[in-house]
Amino acid sequence: MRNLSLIFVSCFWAFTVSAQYAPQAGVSGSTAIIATSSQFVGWATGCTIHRGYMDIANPSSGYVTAGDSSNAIGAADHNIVSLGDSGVADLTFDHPIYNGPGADLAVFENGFPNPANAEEAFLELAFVEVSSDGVNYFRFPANSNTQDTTQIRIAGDYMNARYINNLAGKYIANYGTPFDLEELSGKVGLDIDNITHVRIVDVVGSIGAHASLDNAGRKINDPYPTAIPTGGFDLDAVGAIHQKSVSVNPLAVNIGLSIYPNPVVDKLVLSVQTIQPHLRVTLTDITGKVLQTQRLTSAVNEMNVSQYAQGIYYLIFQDDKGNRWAEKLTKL
Ligand SMILES: [Ca+2]
Ligand SMILES: [Ca+2]
Ligand SMILES: [Ca+2]
Repeated sequence: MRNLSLIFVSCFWAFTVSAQYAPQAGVSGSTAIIATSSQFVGWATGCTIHRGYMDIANPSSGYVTAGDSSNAIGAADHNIVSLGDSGVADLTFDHPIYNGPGADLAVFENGFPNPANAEEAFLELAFVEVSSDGVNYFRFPANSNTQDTTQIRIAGDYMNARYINNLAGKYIANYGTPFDLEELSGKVGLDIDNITHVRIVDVVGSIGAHASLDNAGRKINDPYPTAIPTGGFDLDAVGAIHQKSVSVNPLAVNIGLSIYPNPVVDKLVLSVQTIQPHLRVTLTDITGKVLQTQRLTSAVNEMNVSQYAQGIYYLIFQDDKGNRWAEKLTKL
């Protein structure tokens, strides 16, 4: 009996110390978002690059050169700009990104899978930071539980995405790594409902000098050195999932939507100037859990929300072309 207990305890301990995160794109349970997903309502429209060295330990190697800032603008398309060791990309958007249900933005890199193991891929990682004033940046809390005793090399070394969290480049090319602004709620100096800037900072990846550290102070092990013109993080695109401004969303413009009262106590009115045949609205809680869905079949539609607890909810409107629009709802 004692032996059994010991086995149980040590299994539990082994599980908890090696925290597992979502697996690689294509593996069940992955949070990767394909580039063509209708979740993306916009893409970065401006980019400034501050290149890093091909090898930070050897500045005479010079800076990386592959691509230019225009390659990081617009939808993910496999055209990239390389950041080099600790290089930085500052991206801007036509309209601010806000904290809606679940992920709010996603970053695309050009990693590639291990042909022999779907769980593994060649990955280059970067920190992601956001700002609502272009001055003060706040980093998503990154985690790397990849071993940090044997340096990952550029040739033939693959990584398992289950050990990586909140680092851009976790997923292979054509799949965005999602980031949820909710994780940065409550930071003084940051308005998570008005994000104007996204900053990508290359993870050096060395487990020696120049190591980049995760949120727990662990060395992040990724391919190093990468002393080639395409060294470091290769930025393809940054997609917006929840983005402000009624004027740029074709759905909200086309249907002439209004929602009242908000805050609401029991009965919500959803009025639509132009009725579309497949227009529907989904009510979710703050975690993105779907509570109810209904079609908007007339100019004035009602939704009963009296049964829900006080708090913040989201109304997500979607048409048959994949256009989406989210509105925050406060229940009293
Ligand atoms: Ca969110
Ligand atoms: Ca690196
Ligand atoms: Ca691109």
